[in-house]
Amino acid sequence: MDQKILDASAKHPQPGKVFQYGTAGFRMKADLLDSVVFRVGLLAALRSRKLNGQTIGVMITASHNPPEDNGVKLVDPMGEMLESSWEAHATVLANAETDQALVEAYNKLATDLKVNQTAPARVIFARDTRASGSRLAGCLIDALEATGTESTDYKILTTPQLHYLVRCVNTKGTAHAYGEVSEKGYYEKMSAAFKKALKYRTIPDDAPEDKGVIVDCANGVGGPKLRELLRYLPSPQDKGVKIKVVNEDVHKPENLNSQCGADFVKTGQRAPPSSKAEPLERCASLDGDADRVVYYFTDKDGKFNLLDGDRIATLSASFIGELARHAGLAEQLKVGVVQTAYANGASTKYITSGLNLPVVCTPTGVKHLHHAALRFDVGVYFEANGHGTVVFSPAALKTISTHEPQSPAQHEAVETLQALTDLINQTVGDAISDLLLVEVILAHKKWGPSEWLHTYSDLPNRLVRVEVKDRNIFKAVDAERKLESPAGIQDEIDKLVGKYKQGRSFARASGTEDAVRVYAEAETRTEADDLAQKVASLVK
Ligand code: 16G
Ligand code: ZN
Repeated sequence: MDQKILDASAKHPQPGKVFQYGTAGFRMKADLLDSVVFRVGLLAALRSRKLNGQTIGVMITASHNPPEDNGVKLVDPMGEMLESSWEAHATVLANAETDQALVEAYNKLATDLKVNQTAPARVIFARDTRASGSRLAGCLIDALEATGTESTDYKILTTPQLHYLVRCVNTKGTAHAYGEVSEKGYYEKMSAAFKKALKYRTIPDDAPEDKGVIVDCANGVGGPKLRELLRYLPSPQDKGVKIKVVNEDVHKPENLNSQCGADFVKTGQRAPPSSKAEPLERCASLDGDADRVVYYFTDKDGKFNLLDGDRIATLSASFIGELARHAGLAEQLKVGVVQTAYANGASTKYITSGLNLPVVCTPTGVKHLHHAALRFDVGVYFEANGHGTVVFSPAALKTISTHEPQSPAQHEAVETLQALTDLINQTVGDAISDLLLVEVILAHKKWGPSEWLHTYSDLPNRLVRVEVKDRNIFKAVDAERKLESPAGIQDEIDKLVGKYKQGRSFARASGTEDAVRVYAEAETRTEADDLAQKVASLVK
């Protein structure tokens, strides 16, 4: 195998750069990534062999980044993100300076990790719509061939679709089979669950016609995939929901994430300039690989209102909590919510005081939230940026699937809960699945976006990006809510925060950019801006 890896690696030389497997894998300008993707392929083979031939996923995407970027990340057998201790191994392989050094690093890892090199290796992979994707998939294939890895190329998929497939392959034929191992299987599972989840919603005779939801797909992979799903969903006449797809042009790669998409909307706090939505019309935006979604609308006075990840979390937690109560399962299904420090303080207060549910705060990054959510029977986790999902524990799934309802009302609630466990992607945040979940809840509650918005009022907040000499000196603790170093800086921040009504602020080093991010919120817009600026000056 050594010679094969040497020969294949010679086609993808290391460009003399230092790479790091970060919170979302490797991500940068696509023309620097050939060697990185090749080496990730080697690691995927090792990981699969280490896990006795369980299938590992490789996704080639740079999510909401500009079109000229790309990235690559690994998916573990149950569809979760790569176990964190292996991130360092990915970094080691990516940084080996020569082909020879690479083979040595590869063999050293195999020995240190006690990988049986004769075990089978299996990998499935996919990519988003970026122009560089097929070339990078070629680099990956070279690594899979050199290591004798069985593989399937699923071509273009959303990130969550690949996570779904990885879990399906590895659970096939078991009691926990997750679904059919195909893209079609994903649509069929999703549409059947959506139909079932809407079965008991009622539409009053005098209700005005629902205009449905307009979905901005960031000109990325979500466009064609959502369109495909629409072929499986019930029509609006048949108790379905009207879904209008916009920004779905994947043929001009330069349009990807440009002036549209979830990141544009969340960061800029405004609708894509191309939006033709009318006041009070529901709008949603996906990101470039369809693992994030945010909602928004303009009210009658033309004011823009964002319904971000915090809102999706509160909406889902309240609905699932109600269903559990109506099903007579409130005791067995304890719902909890996981947030990061970026969650608006008003949402946290609403969850604890309004919904009476526990909240846990974790550091930024999906893997932290996901793991914390697994500790609840039903764990709802969302980052404010719109990435998130709901995970049901094995015991909760069993309770929901075997509960004997004691009344017709209990029966309806249990059936709807069962549908949600299939509708919600259990592996990772999935914009398409989350979109259908929100649509189901709004339909049951007979709410438009403004009823949803009025459950609580967000505190005005500001996020500032601060360029610093060395972001590594900023060490955060307490789920990134406090700085332990530089020494003394936290006391200064606390003093500032104390001067503002409902003030809260924190600073943390970004995991994806060379900068420190400062977040502040307070009772009024001016105070939030002021607090953010003052904390930013402290950090500078
Ligand atoms: C990554 C994370 C995302 C997080 C963001 C924070 C995953 C899959 N993605 O994109 O969840 O919000 O980093 O970026 O974990 P920052 O560290 O630059 O603020
Ligand atoms: Zn994404």
